[in-house]
Amino acid sequence: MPAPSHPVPFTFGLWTVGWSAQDPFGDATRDPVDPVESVHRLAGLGASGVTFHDDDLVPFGASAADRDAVISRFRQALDETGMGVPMVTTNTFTHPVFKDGALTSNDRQVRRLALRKVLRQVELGAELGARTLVMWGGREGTEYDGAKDHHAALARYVEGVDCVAAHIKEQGYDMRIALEPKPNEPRADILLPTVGHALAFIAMLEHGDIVGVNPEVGHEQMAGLNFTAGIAQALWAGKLFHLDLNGQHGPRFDQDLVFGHGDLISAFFTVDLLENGFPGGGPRYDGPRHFDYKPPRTEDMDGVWASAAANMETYTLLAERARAFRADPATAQAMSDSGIGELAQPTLDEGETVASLLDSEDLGREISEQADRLATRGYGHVQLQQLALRHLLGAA
Ligand SMILES: [Mn+2]
Repeated sequence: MPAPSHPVPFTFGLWTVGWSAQDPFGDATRDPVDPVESVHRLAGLGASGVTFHDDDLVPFGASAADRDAVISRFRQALDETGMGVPMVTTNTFTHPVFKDGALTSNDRQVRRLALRKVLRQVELGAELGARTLVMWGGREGTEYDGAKDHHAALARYVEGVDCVAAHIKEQGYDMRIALEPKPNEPRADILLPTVGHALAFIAMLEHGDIVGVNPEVGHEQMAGLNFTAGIAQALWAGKLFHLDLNGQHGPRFDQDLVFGHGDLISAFFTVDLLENGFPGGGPRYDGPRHFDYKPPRTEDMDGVWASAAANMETYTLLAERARAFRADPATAQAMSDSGIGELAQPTLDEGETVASLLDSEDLGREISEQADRLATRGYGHVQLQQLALRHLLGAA
């Protein structure tokens, strides 16, 4: 396999390889995995870090002494392998107490408990050097429109996120928050269902300067949306703080397949954007390439580690193909034919006024004549896409 031109920081959630594969219709097919083993295995496969929910590492309800022992043993594995913890997150969805939500539960006592659980994980994350706190509000939502006051729920969500962000600032932690959108599952409808909703929510925060998004491939695709376009807008807004790579086949249950095992050409353009940036320049993503997938229920433990390796192999192959695509003179020509470079040019001339734009003896006739002339142009987008496909298939 061709080596990437720079080392790609691959990271995995402990809950990914550690998933014992119970689903709503069936029991677990694998035994739980010791997080320490995951750290060693993933390091051996070439990953540079792990991420975790509080309860992935320290079982819910563990005593203070047990918690200290678990964390100390985990730290030792990190030291032995050189693995980092660039991101942590909080489980505010598994325990039955969160059945009507965490930060937006109708029950105020539940909201206060959830906030304490999140703040406690911020402390552990800061201790371990995590620079991102992901907040996935999996239970923030409802099954019935009449069962939630959305105005109040969003106000409580803002209050909760602002409280955590203010605490991070007060403590001086080098940490930012990344909100993870998802349209549904486990709730029928989840608040902040897409990247766009989350970006609009962030604009309402007092401490939105340290709050961005953590888009997941499958979550956007479950909503029928284009993941690459979603992270492009987050990048443009300066809000792509983290991301979750995996695979999904369109709108259906959350599949969490290996990256590239869903919509492959979409994955190609995701990697193209992450590795090569926008064609005309602009903000770049320099955070971890984080995999949030589930090894299918059919796999034994050998299959689990093979699936972890498959995520990184797929990404690396796509990065190589995307680099070749951008370096191909035929691509430069096809992009030029498509007018992609021209899009970077401002629409009005420097200093041009609306009055001069409208200056005409017969504006209606000019617009219609110009429209007829410009409408005949071909953009050649198919040619450009076919070139991308050839590179993706190794046929260019
Ligand atoms: Mn998912």
